[in-house]
Amino acid sequence: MSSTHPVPPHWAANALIDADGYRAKYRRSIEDSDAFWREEAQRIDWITSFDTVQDASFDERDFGIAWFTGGTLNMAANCLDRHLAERGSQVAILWEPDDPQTDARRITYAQLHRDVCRFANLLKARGVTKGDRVTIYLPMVPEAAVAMLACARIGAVHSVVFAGFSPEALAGRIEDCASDIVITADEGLRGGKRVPLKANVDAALEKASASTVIMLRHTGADVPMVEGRDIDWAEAVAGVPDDCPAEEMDAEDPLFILYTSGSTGKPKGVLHTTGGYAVWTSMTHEYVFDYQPNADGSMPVYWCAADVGWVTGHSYVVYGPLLNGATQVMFEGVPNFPDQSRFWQIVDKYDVEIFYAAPTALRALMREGDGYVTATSRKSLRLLGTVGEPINPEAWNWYYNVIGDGRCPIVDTWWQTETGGAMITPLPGATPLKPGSATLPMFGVQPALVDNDGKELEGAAEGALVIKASWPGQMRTVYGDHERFFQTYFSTFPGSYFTGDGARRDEDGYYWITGRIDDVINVSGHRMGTAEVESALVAHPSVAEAAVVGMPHEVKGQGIYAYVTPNAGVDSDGSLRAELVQWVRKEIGPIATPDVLQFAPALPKTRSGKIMRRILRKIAEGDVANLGDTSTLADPEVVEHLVAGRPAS
Ligand code: 6R9
Repeated sequence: MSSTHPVPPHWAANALIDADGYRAKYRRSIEDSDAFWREEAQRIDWITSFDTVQDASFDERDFGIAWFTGGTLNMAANCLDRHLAERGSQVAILWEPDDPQTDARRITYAQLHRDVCRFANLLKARGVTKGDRVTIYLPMVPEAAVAMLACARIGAVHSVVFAGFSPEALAGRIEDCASDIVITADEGLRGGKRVPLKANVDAALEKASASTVIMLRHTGADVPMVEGRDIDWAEAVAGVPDDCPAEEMDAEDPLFILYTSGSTGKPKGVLHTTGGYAVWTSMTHEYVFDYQPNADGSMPVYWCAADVGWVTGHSYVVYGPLLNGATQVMFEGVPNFPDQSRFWQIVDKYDVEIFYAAPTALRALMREGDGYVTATSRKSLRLLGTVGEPINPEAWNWYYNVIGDGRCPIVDTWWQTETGGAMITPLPGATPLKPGSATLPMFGVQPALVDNDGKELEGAAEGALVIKASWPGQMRTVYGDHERFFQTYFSTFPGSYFTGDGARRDEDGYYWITGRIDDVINVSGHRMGTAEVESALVAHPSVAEAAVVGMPHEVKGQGIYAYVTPNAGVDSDGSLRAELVQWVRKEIGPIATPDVLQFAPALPKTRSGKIMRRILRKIAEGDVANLGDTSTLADPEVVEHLVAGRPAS
């Protein structure tokens, strides 16, 4: 068992919250929850103050989730306007380009405010009004934050689509929320490679429809523009007034939709609202990263390396940090370009004090050896964080000892697109750390472990992770399908929110997330529904049937293992395998690339025709000695074929 790292004394003494503070505050957040949240909500500037703190029930009879009802506010005004008097000239975003030879950009709160107001006025001029959905398909450039905040300013609902998704995936998301406007760039840049974003939008709009495309010129590539539909961002904002009053929004008005993969069907539009999400992201960002002014009054330089296309980019690049008046690095590129030192060079360049990234990036860098790290100083670092997937103790120890020189606590934050912000996480001044454990619940969060019958487990135990009561940052619905929201999260264990994750709780009450227990796989910290990859595969004319499961992968955490039954008469010896891998990349995007694709004459099914995924998982893991009970199979021989046909990987 790995060792416990006590809280360093200078952290306990100087952090916003120490161990006693954590215990007292946590108890109050549960036992006197209304008073606790009424106080925490004061971190937000409300236009009208709220009447009710919370009105939430997970029960089918009176199901519903609402926080701070009666209150009104504007998210963009909270992120920008209210900082202007004191921090107008403070840098909000230190933008670091993909290519270190390109000019970096420093954007102050005053500039960001002006850019947001202008862009908001442009959106209005194009007919966007409160409640309209706006699709954002941009690389990691400051304009991504500008576009999101401009939507928030006028009450439009943004739907950011990760710039690595394919035209097909983009079209599906544009259609699902009936967004009439798409904001993109000519091209993105990642590791020196160009990503044809505008061309992808053009292809998507052959399937979905939108009347306006606003395009940022980023690389300057020569891209065709559609007359009447496409407009150039810079040209269009020139001359637009920079005065744009912020729309007064109800606490429960939608702020954004973000599509995420589930265990069934198409990705669902996770909908977050305004008031609760603002309180939650601001509070968690402040406490988890101990975000407070340095002794000299400056704000610590914070860097969350997530892309704005994922929820971590929403909550901990855009909203949380800006609500808290942070100075942060925003990085366009990848950790290994021009070489494997890039992250740490950026840390040194900007004197980054707080660094937050996914374990997959760390594992990839760890494989390249310590030389790329020790070539840099990293002396500015004080605090490290991880998110997105379980971090194995080996990677944790490398992060701690090599990146942090044994001096920086690591906050391993467990949360989800659905939860809006960190749910189970250490606080650096309060929580002794155990490598691989996300530790203890955030204020207001009541986790529990349940067995298959939904019975709550006490003490040290392992089971399905549920949350017993609402918290302000909880998603409010699946866009356009409230019934699916209830069914997905509240029907498995009635009365509780089911996370889809399994977890273990040790004798100290620490949580250890063991990973997804539904049909979702976590590839490099990105969620992928097995059903999505399967439906992409069966859409190919040569495929009769497909089943996809996760497999252990040294760098990605989990890889994608696809079993494919070709149509009768199809030759699966030739180029079909490569063709199918390409096909999935095109249908969904490179993150869905199958790592192993095995042709299977048939799939193992029960007599009622259900695919036995448990067996497929075991074969994918290479654990063929423990296939378990196969007696319910319609045709046990199928399994022997699969075991024999397993490709060497
Ligand atoms: C924020 C984010 C959510 C899923 C979640 C879980 C996994 C996230 C984790 C973690 C272990 C952590 N996950 N953080 N597992 N330890 N610290 O990643 O959201 O993309 O919705 O993924 O990621 O399985 O259920 P999202």
